[in-house]
Amino acid sequence: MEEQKVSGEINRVAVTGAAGFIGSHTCEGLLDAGKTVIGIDNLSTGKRINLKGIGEHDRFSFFQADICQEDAMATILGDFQPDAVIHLAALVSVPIAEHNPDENYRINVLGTKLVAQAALKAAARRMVFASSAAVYGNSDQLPLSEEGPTNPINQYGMAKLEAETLLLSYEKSHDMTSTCLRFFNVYGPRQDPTSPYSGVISIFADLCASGRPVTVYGDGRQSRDFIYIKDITRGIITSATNTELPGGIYNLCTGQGKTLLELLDALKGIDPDVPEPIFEGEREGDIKHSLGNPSVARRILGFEATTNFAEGIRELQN
Ligand code: UD2
Repeated sequence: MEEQKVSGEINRVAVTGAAGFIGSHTCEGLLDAGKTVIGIDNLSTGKRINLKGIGEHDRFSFFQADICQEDAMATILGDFQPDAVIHLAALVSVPIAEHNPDENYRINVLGTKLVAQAALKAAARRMVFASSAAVYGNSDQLPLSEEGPTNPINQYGMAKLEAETLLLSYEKSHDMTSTCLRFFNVYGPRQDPTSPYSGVISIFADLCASGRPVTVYGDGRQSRDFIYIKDITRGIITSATNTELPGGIYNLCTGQGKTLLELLDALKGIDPDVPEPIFEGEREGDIKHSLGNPSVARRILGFEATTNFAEGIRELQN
C-alpha cells in the first residue's frame, strides 16, 4: 500500500461490494492489471470465501464496513486516497427491494450518495456505478438503448435510476468523472444459485451439475441478454481506469438475446445426460424478452462482450 498517488494514471482503486459475485471478480481483474485495491463489504450478502484467491495479495486489503456508515466510509477512503471508486455494493434482490422500499432507498440511493461524497472528499477522479437494465422497465422497444426511455417498474429499478441521476449531477458540479453502467443479465462462477430469485443461469447450472431437473417457467422461448462476468468486469475496469474515457451512461450487454431453450442446449452440450426440464406456468411479472443495444458502449468505451455463450456456460461447470 506504499505507492503514492500519481496524477494521470489510475493506480489506487476502491471497490464497494467487493465480496459479492461481481465485486470479487472486479477486484481480481484490478489486481491482475497491477492496481492497488481495497475492497469494502459489510458481508450482508457478500462472502469472504469469494475473496479467497486474493485475500493474501500484497496489493489488496479488505475492510468490513457498511456503505451507509458515513464516518467509516470517509475514514476508509480518506486513508486510502483512491484514484477511482467502483461502487457495486447494493441491495441486489429485486423482490427484497420491492418488499422493503425504505431499505432499498436507504442502501441503493442514499448509500450511493454517501459513497460519492466520500469519494469526492478523498479526491477520487473517477467513479463507476453498477446500474441495471431494470431502469428500462418492461419496454417493447428492443434493443434497449441509453437514449431511449427509462420506465422502471419496480423499486429496485427506480432506485438505480435515481442514483444514476445523482451521480451525473455530481459529475457536472465536481471534478469527478462518473460512469453508470447498466448491467444486463450477468452470469458466471460464484453467482449464488440458492435463492429462487437468483439468476436463471446459476440456478440451472447448479441443478444440472447435481443431476436434478430444472424448472422452466413458461415455454422456454423467453430471452435475455446474458453477459459473462469477465466481460462485465472488463467494462467496469476500463471505465474506472482509462482516464481518456468520458463518464455517462452505458449499457453493458452483448446485444444478443438467448432463450432458455438455448441455455438448456448449452447445458446439454456439456452433459448430454442432464434430466429433462419440468415446464411450469409463466412467472408472474416476467417479461418475455430483454435485449440491450451495445453500440454506445462500443463506440465510446471501446467495449465489446467477447465471451461466446457456450464457452461462458462451460466455465460454470468447471
Ligand atoms: C430480473 C430479476 C427479477 C425481476 C425481473 C424483472 C434477477 C435475478 N431477476 O429477472 O427479480 O426483477 O428482472 O424483469 O435479477 N426462470 C426459469 N426457471 C428458474 C428461474 C428463472 O424458467 O428456475 C426464468 C424466469 O421466469 C425468466 C427467465 O428465466 O423468464 C430469466 O429469469 P431471471 O430471474 O434470471 O432474470 P429476469 O431478467 O427475468
